[in-house]
Amino acid sequence: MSEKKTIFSGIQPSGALTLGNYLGAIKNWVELQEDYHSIFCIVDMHAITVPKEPKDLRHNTLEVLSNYIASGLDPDKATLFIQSHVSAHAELAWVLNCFSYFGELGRMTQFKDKSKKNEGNITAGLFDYPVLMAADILLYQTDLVPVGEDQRQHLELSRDIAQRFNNRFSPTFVVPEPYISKIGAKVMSLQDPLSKMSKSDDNDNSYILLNDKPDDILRKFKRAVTDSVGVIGYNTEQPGVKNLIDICSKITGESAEAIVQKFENKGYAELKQTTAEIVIEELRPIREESEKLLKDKEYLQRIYQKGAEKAEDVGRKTLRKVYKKVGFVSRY
Ligand code: ATP
Ligand code: LTN
Repeated sequence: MSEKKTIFSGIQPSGALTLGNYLGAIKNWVELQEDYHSIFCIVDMHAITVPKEPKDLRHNTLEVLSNYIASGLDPDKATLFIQSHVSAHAELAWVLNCFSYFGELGRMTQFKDKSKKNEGNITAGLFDYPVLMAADILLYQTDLVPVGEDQRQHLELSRDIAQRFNNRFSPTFVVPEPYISKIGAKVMSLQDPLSKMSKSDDNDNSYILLNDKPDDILRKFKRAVTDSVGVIGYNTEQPGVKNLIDICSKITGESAEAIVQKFENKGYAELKQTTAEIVIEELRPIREESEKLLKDKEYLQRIYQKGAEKAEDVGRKTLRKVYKKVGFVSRY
């Protein structure tokens, strides 16, 4: 085993990825893969916690893998795989279910939000979602989990479950830490800058997709909701403007203050135009490369098969330990 620490993260193939997924998660992963033992998953089992068309799920899964690679995740450096290919995720989730409480799962804000959207159709899977997520993470003895701000609560729960299990038996799991970067951790909706940009939003003007064409990106930024202050400032009273500045800052690496200074005496239209141009140039190569990769199903298959094999080796070890600790009789 290498000395490097392990990072693990995943994205649901619940639709085409957004600029939020990219800036909040993937862009950080690309940097981290240089220094960490990196495992990145496409969490298709999480995606069926709300209704999904099978053919869309299949397509989105391969599209997310293409997006990962096109964004700069290197299959030779990082393990890239599909969650349902490694059965240890579901198996560990079952055991962890028996160490998770009804009350704590009911307090998860993502569960509360998504149950509102799926009223009358709230599955046990949706309720149990965070336990499967804990299993994903704990299976690989993960040190660090790079995610967006919205996942902080789920990470806390994963830590609680790990500690509870370790205390009940003996140290079994590494207790993972969240890695949430300061900028880009919560890219906001372009239509409602008080809520996060989400691929499951009904209004497609609210998000930028990684596969949006330059014209669409420009149009969506031009329509972005700002405010009536009229001066470009970086503060919570101007969430729409702040969001545009954050997007620019995360991509160019310039500080928010430097960007505000650049736009002194300029209007919102110019800020929107510049943001759109920066995003267009950042996403162009990713979109083009993704399109190419998505056509090469054999290449993608080689990547996810190799990824699953590597993941399985590590995952099985943890699962064996867990089964032994809880008292299951070994088959061999
Ligand atoms: P959905 O809208 O279908 O619930 P999602 O867009 O939130 O999904 P996930 O698959 O749940 O996407 O999230 C994948 C990763 O992207 C997570 O690390 C999450 O924190 C991050 N992420 C998602 N949306 C944003 C956002 N608007 N800003 C920053 N990070 C985000
Ligand atoms: N719940 C996460 C997706 C996810 C995840 C994970 C992220 C599932 N398993 C393990 C990090 C580590 C979300 O972003 N909605």
